[in-house]
Amino acid sequence: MPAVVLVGAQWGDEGKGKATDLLGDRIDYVVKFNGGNNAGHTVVVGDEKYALHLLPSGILTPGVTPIIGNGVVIDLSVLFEELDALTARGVDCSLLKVSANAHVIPSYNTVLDRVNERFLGNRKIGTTGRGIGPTYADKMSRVGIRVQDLYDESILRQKVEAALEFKNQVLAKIYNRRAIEVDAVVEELLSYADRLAPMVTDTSLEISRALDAGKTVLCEAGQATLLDVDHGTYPYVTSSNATSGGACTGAGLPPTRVDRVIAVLKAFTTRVGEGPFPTELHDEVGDRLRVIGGEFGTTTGRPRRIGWLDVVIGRYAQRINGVTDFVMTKLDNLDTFDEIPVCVAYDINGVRHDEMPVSQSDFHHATPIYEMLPGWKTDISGCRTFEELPENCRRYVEFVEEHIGARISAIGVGPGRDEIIQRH
Ligand code: 2SA
Ligand code: GDP
Ligand code: MG
Repeated sequence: MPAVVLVGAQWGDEGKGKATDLLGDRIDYVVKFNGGNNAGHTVVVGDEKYALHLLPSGILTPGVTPIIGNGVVIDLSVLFEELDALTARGVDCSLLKVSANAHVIPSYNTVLDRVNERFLGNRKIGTTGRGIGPTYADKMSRVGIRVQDLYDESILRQKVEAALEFKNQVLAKIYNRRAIEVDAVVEELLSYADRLAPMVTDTSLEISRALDAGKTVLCEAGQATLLDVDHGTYPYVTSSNATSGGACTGAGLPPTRVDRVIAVLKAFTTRVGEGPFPTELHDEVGDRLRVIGGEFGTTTGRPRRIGWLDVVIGRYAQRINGVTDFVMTKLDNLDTFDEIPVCVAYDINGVRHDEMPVSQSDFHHATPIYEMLPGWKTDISGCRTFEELPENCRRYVEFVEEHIGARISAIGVGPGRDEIIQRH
């Protein structure tokens, strides 16, 4: 039985949380494979609204086993805060499993992420300040701290010492800040060890056995295609692989076991943080769409940048991720517009580009070439079948589908669990 990977097609906040929740009753395991508590996934169940950061959204479905894979970076204080908050609201978190190979975010990396950004001034990335970048940098530099290190105090101490030897010099010499003490860091990390211990396991073995037993495993990406460290708008990206290939490395899942790749595509585009964004709106139309869509960061509360849908990006996401199905979300947010522009290509220095340009500098200068589609000026939130949608709305979906290279098999018409159109 299948392993399914779910990714974001744009710059995040497409509604992956809701899409995962939608698949809830068809899955047995849900795996977070990249990122950490930089993510913010909102799921609305009846009158209850949940914002998940470190835990996979599938945790809200009773009976589903949530897994934090080896590719994730874990802020342990956030993990327990989130578990406590969900448990207090009646969500059963007892099945959670955590990879022994996942890295932990020591508090010094959260400090470094924030001071780094301040130091960069107008060259900043616009990170969430959660210590994500420095922790992945440590992982690649082989001075990272893994979950399993919490159970070998002498290794843990050696690793913290090695990491702080360099970081304390940076903090003192560049940022003029006090040194961080090894003992305090070790003590804090060890304070989580006992509570974490029953959850720690070889999660890739768990996933493999689940697939052998015919279970369905959903790997849920944090962030999105254009925030992927390899395939995104580098350096304005997160520090992990948010594309479908990241599920293989970040969960220990062989590519031959992935059957389906679902990409979530918002009916317009948003991004938070810095970096190029060809269809960005700097006018009152953008402000209007931000308010209609409630486009503010789920983790940081930052206003999201807003723009029209860009099908060049959709097509790119299809190709990079091998998308088999798209879920289009937030189509209802476009209900009141007379005309809706869709970017179908870029003009870069007078030359038309139908695909993402090779050079990032060109992408910074890309001017969108729009096709104008007529709006539908009707509230679609009550529609539950494709046929019920107004004609212009169906045209919008079909137009996008023709350009992105895979079918749009579900359409979100509101934030609620049932506000969805499934196409068969
Ligand atoms: P980081 O913190 O190192 O991962 O930041 C690097 C870039 O990645 C972007 N990023 C995100 N973009 C959209 N949504 C994210 N999650 C939250 C949300 C964000 C929030 O759901 O709203 O609340 O602000 C997310 N996480 C990271 C980030 O903006 C940088 O551009
Ligand atoms: P994620 O990071 O991709 O999980 O997305 P976020 O949760 O950060 O942001 C998506 C927002 O859109 C959330 O507030 C969702 O409740 C909301 N949402 C998701 N799908 C729909 C939809 O189809 N219509 C509307 N109106 N809101 C939606
Ligand atoms: Mg989000």
